[in-house]
Amino acid sequence: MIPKLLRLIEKSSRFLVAAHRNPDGDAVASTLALSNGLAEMGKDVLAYNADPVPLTFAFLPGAAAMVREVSAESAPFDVGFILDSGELSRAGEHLAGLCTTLVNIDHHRDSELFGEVNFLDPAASSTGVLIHRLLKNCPAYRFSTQVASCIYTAIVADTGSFRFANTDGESFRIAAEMLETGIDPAEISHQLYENQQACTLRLLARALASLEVSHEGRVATVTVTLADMEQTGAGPAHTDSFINYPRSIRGVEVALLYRQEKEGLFKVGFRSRKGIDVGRIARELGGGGHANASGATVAGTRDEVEMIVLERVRAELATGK
Ligand SMILES: [Mn+2]
Repeated sequence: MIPKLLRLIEKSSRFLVAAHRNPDGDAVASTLALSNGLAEMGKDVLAYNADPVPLTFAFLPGAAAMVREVSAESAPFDVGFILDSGELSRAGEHLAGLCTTLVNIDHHRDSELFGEVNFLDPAASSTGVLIHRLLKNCPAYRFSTQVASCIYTAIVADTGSFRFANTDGESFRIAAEMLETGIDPAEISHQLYENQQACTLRLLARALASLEVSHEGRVATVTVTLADMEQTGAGPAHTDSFINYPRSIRGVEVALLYRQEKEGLFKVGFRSRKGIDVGRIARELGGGGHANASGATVAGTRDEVEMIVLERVRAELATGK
């Protein structure tokens, strides 16, 4: 797969790099790692996301230049790289029409083969790792501190600072290699974890007040409603790390975050310990993700959604015993 991509990069000059909407750290940082890397190779590159870059990741090199719209005049791009997206619609169906060749680079297990080239590895801790593998193999490319800080951030974000089950030797090896370019890990940690808006903590306080622990302490749930967001001035993007709190409780095997999207619709986030596959639950509900981290959107009131979700969680707890 990599030689094919190297040939494609070599013979092409105009690139679009995109990732899934509502981008997380891996999505933003992988987009910027690849777009900065291609630009350093003298290529013409546009970095795109349908949604704004969350404030937390605004420090990444190139973040300010990311666009939310691609004008028809700027098309066609020789190659469109779609990163971390599982399916094309998560980044934007319209991107296919703007690019001569589409490439899917992803580590989601259920990632669809929507690219003409699909560089997929569900064993990779993050899409950032795959971008590293690609750039590392580009002849004459040497990692700049700009690209290194993006790759390091992507790995830190998706492994929860090297704490989650996907943390592996390759992640540590790449992190070490990136540090050797001169990046500042303490500064990156500061940007990622000590740079929150007060409204995020106010919303977190409400989410924590909603905490419910059930199933003999094996399941913990927090809920964020539209009213919570309205009253604190925080938005959906501020809730990304909230699920880590129920997840952190002793004995909890499945953590759930119910986030109200609108009346009668909830986004459900799942986290689990090894051996309990919440990726399967999310897929059954029309969502996706990994065995230990997944999400789905479910219609119904909060209680109806909970019934639908807990029925499947119970089944999974029974088999995961
Ligand atoms: Mn990812």
